[in-house]
Amino acid sequence: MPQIDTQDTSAKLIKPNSADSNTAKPARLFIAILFDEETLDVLEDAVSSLRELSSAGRFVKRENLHLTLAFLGQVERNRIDALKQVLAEAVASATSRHACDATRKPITQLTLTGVGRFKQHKVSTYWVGIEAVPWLVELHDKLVASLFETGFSVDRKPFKPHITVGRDIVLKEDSDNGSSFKRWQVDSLPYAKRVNSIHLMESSTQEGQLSYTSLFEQRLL
Ligand code: 2AM
Repeated sequence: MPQIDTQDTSAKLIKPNSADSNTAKPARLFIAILFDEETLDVLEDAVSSLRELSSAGRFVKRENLHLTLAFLGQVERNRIDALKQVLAEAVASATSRHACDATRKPITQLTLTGVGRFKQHKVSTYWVGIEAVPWLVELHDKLVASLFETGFSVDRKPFKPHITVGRDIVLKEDSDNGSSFKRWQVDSLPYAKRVNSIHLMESSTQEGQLSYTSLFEQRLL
């Protein structure tokens, strides 16, 4: 199973001038792919084995596991309809050039390739990596470009498709040569599965717990 150990990349946030404002309470939004129960089982295996190796950290709950395509941050709620339009257009544009099945639906398969981490100072973010296949990269690039053109602030850091499974993690007996990290094994990886939609997600904190809610689902045609 491949493992990737890399430095965190710093976010480049580009704020266009045309930001609109109103008085409604803004929402913290991002665009993501969610997974079916079988895929969540694989991801939970990754969380469990990471937990066994760790002495501290915050592990992502099953219901919060996702692949982020674009992070928007705070958005006025009256702009959500414009976001839905961007999602629909980005999907139509990015999937139209790719292979379709017998029912003429695009073959939008994702492969969970292995595990990795973004190293910070004493803690790290741990993740399951996803193969950067053309339809996924095109969808990401199209979404980010359209969001920017439509006047949204959007995170433009390089796309490294991953599902975060743990944050602020400290491994037991971690050492400079990364020996504990090398013991992080997920037998069911690599794992391939088709995905059918993308979601506009709201992130909120309820009773101290991070919670994600799908506001809108856009089918991958
Ligand atoms: P991460 O998993 O790599 O931390 C919701 O916060 C989602 O948006 C998370 O999956 C997070 O990615 C992603 N995200 C991207 N940029 C972010 C930012 N600047 N602040 C918070 N979350 C961000």
